Amino acid sequence: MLQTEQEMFSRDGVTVIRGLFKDWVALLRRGVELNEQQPGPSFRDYTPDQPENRFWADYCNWRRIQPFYEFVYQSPAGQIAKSLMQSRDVRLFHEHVLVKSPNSSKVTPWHHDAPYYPVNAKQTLSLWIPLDPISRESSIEFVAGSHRWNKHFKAQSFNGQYYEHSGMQEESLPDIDGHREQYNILGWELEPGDAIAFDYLTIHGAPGNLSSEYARRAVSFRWLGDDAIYVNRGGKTSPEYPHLNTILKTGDALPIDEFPFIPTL
Ligand SMILES: O=C(O)CCC(=O)C(=O)O
Repeated sequence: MLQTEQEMFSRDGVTVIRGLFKDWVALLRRGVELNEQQPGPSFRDYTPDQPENRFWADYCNWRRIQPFYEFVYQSPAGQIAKSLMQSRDVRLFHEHVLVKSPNSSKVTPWHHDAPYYPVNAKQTLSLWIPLDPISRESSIEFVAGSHRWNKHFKAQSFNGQYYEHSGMQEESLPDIDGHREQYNILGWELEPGDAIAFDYLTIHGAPGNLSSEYARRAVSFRWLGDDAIYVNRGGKTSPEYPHLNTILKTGDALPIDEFPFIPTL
């Protein structure tokens, strides 16, 4: 059933799956609402001085926000991630909530996720799930095939500062917006409960939210396939795991209690 999506995921590093989580939208919306009421230690407001232009994000709250916990263990997400990655096992890395208010002009800069993370695995996949209708003009975009460029570009916060990673030969991202015609840029008009699956190496970014009617709420659930290991990036990562940095070194297996395997059929 997922063969077309699987082929596209493998070729382009991204695919869209229509309507996959439409029965889970209400639960995930409740999770986002709870998350906003009870922000976690990593909560970030990218537009603190512009409440009308708001872009906020939070992550790693799935254990304490019950709707996210329920989604991880009861929805088909883990099974879908495993099928698309064609992995033996699937485990959860974390969830990431990203909300832009109506009319928010705050852009998500182009980046890929792998250099931010203190982990690596044979297969990686994020499932980005919109909880509002999103027009093509406001939708997240991907550079098809960039997961196969064999590059690790410098991690940069959504506010522009580069992360310092000692000992890593990381280069800056090319100017994608200045040369859009040179890339195969993919993006879709989306409905609540659609899902976009992408590799941690696929370059992506998102414009502001052009809708004056809808917020642009999304939750990204991030998965790891086989042989997941810890990677010391020689500096700050996102998320940060201060309790692991001191006990793990590059190549160590990831602890199961922090990054659990998810039972699938
Ligand atoms: O939602 C966004 O604007 C960006 C999402 C993103 O970068 C991600 O899920 O990795």
